[in-house]
Amino acid sequence: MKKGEIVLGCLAPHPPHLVYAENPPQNEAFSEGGWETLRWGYAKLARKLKTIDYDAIVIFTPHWQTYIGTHFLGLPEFKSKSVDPVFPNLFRYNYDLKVDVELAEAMHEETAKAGIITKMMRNPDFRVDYGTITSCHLLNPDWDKPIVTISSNRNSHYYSNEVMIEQAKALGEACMKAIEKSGKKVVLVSSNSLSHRHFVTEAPLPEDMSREHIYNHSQYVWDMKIVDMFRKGQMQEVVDIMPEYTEQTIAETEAGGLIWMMAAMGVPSYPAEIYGYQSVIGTGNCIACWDPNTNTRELVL
Ligand code: 2X7
Ligand code: FE2
Repeated sequence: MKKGEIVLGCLAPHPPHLVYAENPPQNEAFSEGGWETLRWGYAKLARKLKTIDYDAIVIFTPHWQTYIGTHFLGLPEFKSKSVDPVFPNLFRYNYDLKVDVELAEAMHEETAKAGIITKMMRNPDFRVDYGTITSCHLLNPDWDKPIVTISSNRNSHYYSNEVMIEQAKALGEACMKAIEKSGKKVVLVSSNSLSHRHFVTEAPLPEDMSREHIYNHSQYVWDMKIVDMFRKGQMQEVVDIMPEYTEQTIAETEAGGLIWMMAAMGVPSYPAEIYGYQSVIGTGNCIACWDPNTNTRELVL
């Protein structure tokens, strides 16, 4: 069997506002739009994904938080309504998604071999989190590929950002081994915002773009520094400054997804494709991807 491979790694933020703004039939809420810079960036990346041959999307989400080990979705189908606990006014999404259980089990096995506590989620009534649904919807609105969702085991809460990073690296390397053995072509997704200070009161009309702006200048400067490093392919440097960056901007990188993806991809030293940056309720959100294929990698923005 041919060795499996990661064909693309995507940084895909998941503010539920973006799904709300799109008005897809699955979501019950209605909007007048908003956050176009991010939504148009997502649309462009979704078009690129359509041109790539792949078998499954593997997504790491901060909004499935587990406190004993890393969990993987482990049933072929999950169908229910996902409601954002903070924004039920924006996000009540009816989903029906397919899971690549074979790949999830292979990752679970390699993760256990690496000494990480891990478990398969086999509860048919388990509600899939809005991070998974938002990022997957925006990257692949047709939902025509199976997914694997990985939980975020919050070592940062018990220990520190440094321990979280070490665990996320080990998890990424274990997932890569499983992908290689599977023979499959896989798209990795780190579902997270960058800086994460946010407003504490909502505008009367959430999509009123006259109210949207970055939260403060220093977190904006940090985000631009990180995005600049993405552009230059300095991902080892990004890994190195991650504890400081995460602490200074209370970034959602705290969940471990970006480090997990970078470790799985062998910490790329080539430039990322940048698809957009915009604030959502003051948080910093960058859509980016790392394309290992030099023939298809492009300068987007
Ligand atoms: O989960 C989120 C997020 N990461 C960023 C912005 C707004 C809401 O939800
Ligand atoms: Fe989030």
